[in-house]
Amino acid sequence: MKLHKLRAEMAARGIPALVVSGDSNRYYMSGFTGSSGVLVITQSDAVLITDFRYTEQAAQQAHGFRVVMHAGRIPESVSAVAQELGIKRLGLESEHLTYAEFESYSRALSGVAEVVPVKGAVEAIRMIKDPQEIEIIAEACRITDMAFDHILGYIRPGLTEKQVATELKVFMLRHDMTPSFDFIVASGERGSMPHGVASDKVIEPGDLVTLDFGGFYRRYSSDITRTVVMGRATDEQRRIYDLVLKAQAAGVEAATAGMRGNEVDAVARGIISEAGHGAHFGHGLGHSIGLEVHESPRFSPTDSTVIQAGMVLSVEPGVYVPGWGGVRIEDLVVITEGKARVMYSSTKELIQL
Ligand SMILES: [Mn+2]
Repeated sequence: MKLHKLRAEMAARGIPALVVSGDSNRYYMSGFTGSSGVLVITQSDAVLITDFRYTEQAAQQAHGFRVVMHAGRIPESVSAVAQELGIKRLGLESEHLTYAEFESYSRALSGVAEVVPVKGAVEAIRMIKDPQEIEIIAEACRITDMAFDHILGYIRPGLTEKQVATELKVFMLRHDMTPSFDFIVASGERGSMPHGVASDKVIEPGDLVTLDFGGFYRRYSSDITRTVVMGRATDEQRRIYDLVLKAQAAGVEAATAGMRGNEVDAVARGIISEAGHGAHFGHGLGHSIGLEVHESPRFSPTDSTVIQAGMVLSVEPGVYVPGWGGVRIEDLVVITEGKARVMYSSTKELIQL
């Protein structure tokens, strides 16, 4: 099915053959979990070129692919396959090759096939998750909910942000997940940094604490943000929290098939701007997620991609006030023909610890 879709995408772009070299793309198209190798895909053939360490594993995992072992230089094996299959025009994934690799391909294919850059062909298919992928992400989110529940019983004034991040990581590792990015634990004034990675700062009574974390489960990532307060919220803390929550709920409500990414962004952004905090929300509303934490399309002022059923995106508005702190609330949602389905069950009411 994935091969079928990629072949249609290649035909539409006039690319008779494609070398798939991006790690996530290689896994997505073939099921091969090794860390090295490329796919050569044409309308009639599918070849996986990898090295001695992986040939047996590749044959077991990559159904529908012929496995070719290379003896050190992938571009030369690609050239041999191109000659064997009579490929005269070959796409390379320009976003997943170094310049040096490109030079090697150019040399190896000189006189054999014309090399053309290809952007986002496999990624275009990865945008729509199939039911099995959505099931895996849902399980990742379920474990992530458990991690949030666990951390609520752990976090307290006197701990450093790093201690909280470590506790979250250990919980995930114990539950078959691996952290998929540097966790953000941003307390007090540090909350005004949208990407305030956990530091040695000690969490203090009265701090708002933004927790943004996620992990890979069966290669697919979760991503969640909640902001809690250490003690009773001040009026100002509650006012900003409620504003972000209102924008987040409106974003989820707007995230339906047929809307454009920038239109969904505008709905949530409008609410924050009307309250006078437009300048304090300087990032996009959300991003797609899957094999990578940040995928396309996005809910962003600059992305006009039409949102389709089967996409999985984050909805994560925030308000960041320098010298004061910040609030962000993030869910993942599955786009459907009707209302988007939120993938977490963790509460979004303000938690006062
Ligand atoms: Mn996110």
